Amino acid sequence: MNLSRLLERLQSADSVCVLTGSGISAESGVPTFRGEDGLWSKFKPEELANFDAFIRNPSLVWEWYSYRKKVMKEVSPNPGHEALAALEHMVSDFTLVTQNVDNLHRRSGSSRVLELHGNIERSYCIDCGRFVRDVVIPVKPAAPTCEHCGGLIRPDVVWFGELLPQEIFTEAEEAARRADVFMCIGTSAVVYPAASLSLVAKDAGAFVAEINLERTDLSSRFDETILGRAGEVLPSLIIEFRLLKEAHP
Ligand code: BV8
Ligand code: ZN
Repeated sequence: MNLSRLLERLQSADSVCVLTGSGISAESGVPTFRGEDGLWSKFKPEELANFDAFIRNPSLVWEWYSYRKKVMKEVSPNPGHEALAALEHMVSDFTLVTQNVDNLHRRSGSSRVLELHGNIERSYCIDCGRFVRDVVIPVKPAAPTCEHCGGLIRPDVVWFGELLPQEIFTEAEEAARRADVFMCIGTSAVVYPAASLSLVAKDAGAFVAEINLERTDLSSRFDETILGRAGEVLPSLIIEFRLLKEAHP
């Protein structure tokens, strides 16, 4: 694992932007989406992560999300999350953008997390918009309804065909545009517009490094692809970066 080029860029970087996907939570025990044992292997995204599927069969979608909420309660951040929480204090301008809805970056101490696809801990009523924290999901049918108006409650996540939270995405784009170094970690880079952030950074002159188990559709556009587990690569990167900073204050 050769980190020297990335370390050299990090040393001279004022602004760093990181985009993470489900791969960074894999070592915490959270299934990814597209791997062989991925969440999508049993169901197709269009069957679950879109509004029409939800209206057609809210209890199937809620069974999927209550399984994922249960997983989230049983897992903890891993050294990859913790390394990014440390990196935030090592560069003057650091932005962490995530596609994940598992709250593990926040739980590992990252203070400013731009959640492009929402957060599974929040839900809201599709009729009156009231938010519900930690909704109680009935057993059958697993479709919680709003105490206030009786409307259907949904997870506060962005489904296919839905717009991302505009302010959050704009802030993420601005961070990508001003980044000296952009790191793309644990994502297959197939879901847009999230995946476009690394190209925004690249086109604006950033050094773009990918840390992933495998090469992705965008690897050829990046300056560096470091193949490995985020929970191993990132702690090594932080240790070596810290040593370099101490040697060259
Ligand atoms: C929208 C819900 C527009 C939350 C998810 C161009 C522009 C705009 C839209 C599109 C476009 N092209 C296509 C679209 C449509 C669509 C899309 O991107 N489709 C894809 C599949 C082709 N995009 C949308 O619909 C978006 N909406 O743009 O609306 C619009 C316009 C007008 C009017 C209305 C709307 C909404 C996209 C969000 C969808 N929501 N999830 C939830 O339940 O979680 S997507 C889902 O995929 C998750 O959010 C996930 O975060 C995301 C990306 O997946 P990854 O995180 O990358 O996970 P994956 O398993 O794929 O990969 C993991 C990687 O990690 C692998 O490479 C693996 O090798 C690696 N790995 C594994 N272990 C490790 C590791 N790496 C390191 N270490 C390890 N240990
Ligand atoms: Zn309501």
